[in-house]
Amino acid sequence: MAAALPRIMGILNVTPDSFSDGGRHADPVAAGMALREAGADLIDVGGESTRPGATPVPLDEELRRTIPVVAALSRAGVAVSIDTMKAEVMRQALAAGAMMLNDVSALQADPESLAVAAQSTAHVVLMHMPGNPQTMQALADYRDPAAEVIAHLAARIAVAESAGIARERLIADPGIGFGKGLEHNLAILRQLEAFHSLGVPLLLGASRKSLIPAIAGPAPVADRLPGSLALALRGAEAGVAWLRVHDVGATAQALKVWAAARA
Ligand code: HH2
Repeated sequence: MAAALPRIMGILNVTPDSFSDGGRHADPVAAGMALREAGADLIDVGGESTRPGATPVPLDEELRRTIPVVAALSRAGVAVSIDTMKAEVMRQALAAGAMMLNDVSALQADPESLAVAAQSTAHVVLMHMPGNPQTMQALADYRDPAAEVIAHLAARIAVAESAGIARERLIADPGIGFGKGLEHNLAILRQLEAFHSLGVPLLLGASRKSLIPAIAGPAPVADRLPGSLALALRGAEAGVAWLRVHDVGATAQALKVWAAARA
C-alpha cells in the first residue's frame, strides 16, 4: 500500500524581512485563508525571520505581529502553528488557538519553552540548528552531517521527553540551510530516510532556500518553485510527514500527481 502523502504546512511570514516573502502580505489573515484554500493542512505563522544574520525581534513586536493572526485564523477553523523561539509567544499563541509549536532552536533559545510546551497538548517541531541565526553559518562544520544532525535531534527529543512532552507530540526537522553549507544540506537530503531512526514524524523545510540556486544556478527567490518542488518530492519519497512550503497549491498538485503516478 502506498504511504500517506506528506501534509502541507503553509508558510505565513508576518515579518518585514523574511528571505522569501517578507512584507508581502498586506492582510496576513486573508493570505493565511488563501493558503488553506490552496491545500495547506496547517498554517505556520512567524513574526521573526530566521535567515542567516537576521536581526532579532523584540518580544512585544513579535506578539503584536503574530497573535492577532493566530487568533483570527484559529477562530476561522484553520489549524495554526507558531514559528517562534520565545516562550511567551508560544504561550500566547497557544491561548489564541495554535495547535503546533515550531521552534527552530528545538526549545533551547528560551529557558521557559520546555515548560510551556510540556504544559500544552500541542505538537512540537524540534529543528536542528547549531548556535543561533546570528552564529549558525560560522558553525557549519561536520564530518558526517546526517549522523551528527540525527544525534543532535535524538538528544533534543530525549530532553523534551524528560521535560514531560510525550513522544507522540514530537516532530523532528533536519533544518535545511540552518548552519549548513551546500554539501551538508545535500548529504542530509540524500540520507533523509535515516532520520526515521529518530522514531518520530519528520518535517522538511526546503522551500525557496538558497541550496536551490547553489545547485542549479542563479535564481532570485521568486523563481525557485521548480527546485522547491523537486525537494518537496524528495521529502515525499523519503516518507516525511510534513513539508513546510511557500507555494502551497503547486506543492499539493505535485504531490498528488507524483503519488498517482507511482501507486
Ligand atoms: N525554515 C525557516 C523558518 N522556519 N521552521 C522549520 N521547522 N523548518 C525550517 O526549515 C524553517 C523553519 C526559514 O526562515 P525564514 O527566514 O523565516 O524564511 P521563511 O519562513 O520564508 O522560510
